[in-house]
Amino acid sequence: REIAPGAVHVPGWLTLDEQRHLVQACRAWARDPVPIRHTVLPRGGVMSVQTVCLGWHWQPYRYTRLAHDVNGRQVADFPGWLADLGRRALSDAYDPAVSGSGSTTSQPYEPSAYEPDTALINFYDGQAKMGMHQDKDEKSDAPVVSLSIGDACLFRFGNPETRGRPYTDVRLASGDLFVFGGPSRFAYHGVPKVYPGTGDPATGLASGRLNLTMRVTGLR
Ligand code: MD3
Ligand code: FE
Repeated sequence: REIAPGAVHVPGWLTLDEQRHLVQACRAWARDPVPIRHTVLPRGGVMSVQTVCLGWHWQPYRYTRLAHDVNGRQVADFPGWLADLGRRALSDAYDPAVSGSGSTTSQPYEPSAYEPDTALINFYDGQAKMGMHQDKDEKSDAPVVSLSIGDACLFRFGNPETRGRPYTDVRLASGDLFVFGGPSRFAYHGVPKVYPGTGDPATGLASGRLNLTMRVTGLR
């Protein structure tokens, strides 16, 4: 379903096996080489979401190779299999036969040209939220690929102009794919609420919500 031009939601895109594999991989990345942490914002605020990165380390509001604000180590490499999954995600999301999106409004992006070089892995416990924000630290307008596993959440998709209305509320559940490209790439968005107890423990995640986003930093 196309929520806005270039913003395509594909419910239940990941198989249970793929979700299990991602949960296992995220569990390992959450420990080594850089442990998952609550990001501290420049003005002292602490995010309720916990984040660990691949390829490049994100700290507000820049990307670095070393996790200076955690343990100073280089983050884990962005694996080739994850980039492959990102290209498959783009090709399915922009394929009207799969996503039901009208190619008239969606902004197609050549999937084979997609080379994501960073992933942000966010973990939400039952109380965690993410306020409305834009992702502007990447020096590229390539799409963002988002995968959700575990508890469902309320995802609020806004507009590129203002933090406020108009916005569209979407429930994101385990296995859902969301692609944000074209005019939606710099839209405000946030997660006002997680729905505890809605995940399937068969994914390997007993509680909480996992979100993995792939991006192109435009850095080298
Ligand atoms: C729209 N994560 O990591 S995923 C983030 O569920 C972030 O953890 C949320 O917002 C989460 O920055 C939302 C959906 C998402 C991610 C990146 C976007 C939507 C986006 C970038 C541009 C536009
Ligand atoms: Fe974001």
